Amino acid sequence: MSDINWKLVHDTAIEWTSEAGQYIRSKMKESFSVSTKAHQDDLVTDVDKAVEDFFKNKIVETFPNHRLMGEEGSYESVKDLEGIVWILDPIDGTVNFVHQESFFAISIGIFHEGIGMVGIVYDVMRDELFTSIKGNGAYINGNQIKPLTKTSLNESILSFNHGWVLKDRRLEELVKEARAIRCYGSAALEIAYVAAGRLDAYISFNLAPWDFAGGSVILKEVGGLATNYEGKELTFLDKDTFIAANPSIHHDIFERFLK
Ligand code: 2AM
Ligand code: CA
Repeated sequence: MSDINWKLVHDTAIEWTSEAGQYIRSKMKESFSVSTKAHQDDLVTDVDKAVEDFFKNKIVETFPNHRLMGEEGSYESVKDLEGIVWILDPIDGTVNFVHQESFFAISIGIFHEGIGMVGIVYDVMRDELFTSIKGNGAYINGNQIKPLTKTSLNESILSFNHGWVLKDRRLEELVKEARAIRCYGSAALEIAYVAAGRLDAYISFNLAPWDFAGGSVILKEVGGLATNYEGKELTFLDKDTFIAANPSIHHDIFERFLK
């Protein structure tokens, strides 16, 4: 396809992620400023912004022809996925970061002409790193994840924000049918957990590309599916509804949303 050295891009992204993780852990010992964006549950801190700036500067220095679409502002200049685009969430799960000091992630999906080539989701406090390069499988801390095996809805653990049942009653049916429901508050980690087989599906009615890019690239490597509620492919350019699932239950889930 091209002579781009994806292993080098992947290894470099991991090196920077690890450095950014160290920075975030150090900031947790100090105070940082928190502000709300559009909603009371949509928080941003100066740490989110500093991590995005860190990646922006590194990318400009090292890969000047790559572009960055990051949650904290740099998305504004990216309107297409031509060439190489890094889709970054500097902290996914900011509410967890602020309130719980755990269960948040740095999430990166690196795309080439719209195709996900590298996926990285890093659980900063557990030091658990989910990674992939297209066609080479997915890994947790360097150990290959097994391809997903067949399951059924009544044996599945699904993940979504419990409050959404009040907004969308179609989720009720899934609650009744599934073995269990969990809610962790970081889309990137929840999608990585679907890839790892810890969850069988993750569902959200409103996510941005930086929430799902890294996880979706990783999930594909183990045979998982990520689409919107209509079962259609994600554009990675706009906010959308979202289902990441084991392939054997993906159809059962999006069928519920067609009703
Ligand atoms: P964030 O922490 O980076 O904002 C929580 O249920 C998940 O949804 C998190 O991954 C969170 O990402 C994301 N999220 C929270 N508010 C959102 C919003 N207004 N639009 C899109 N995604 C959001
Ligand atoms: Ca974020």
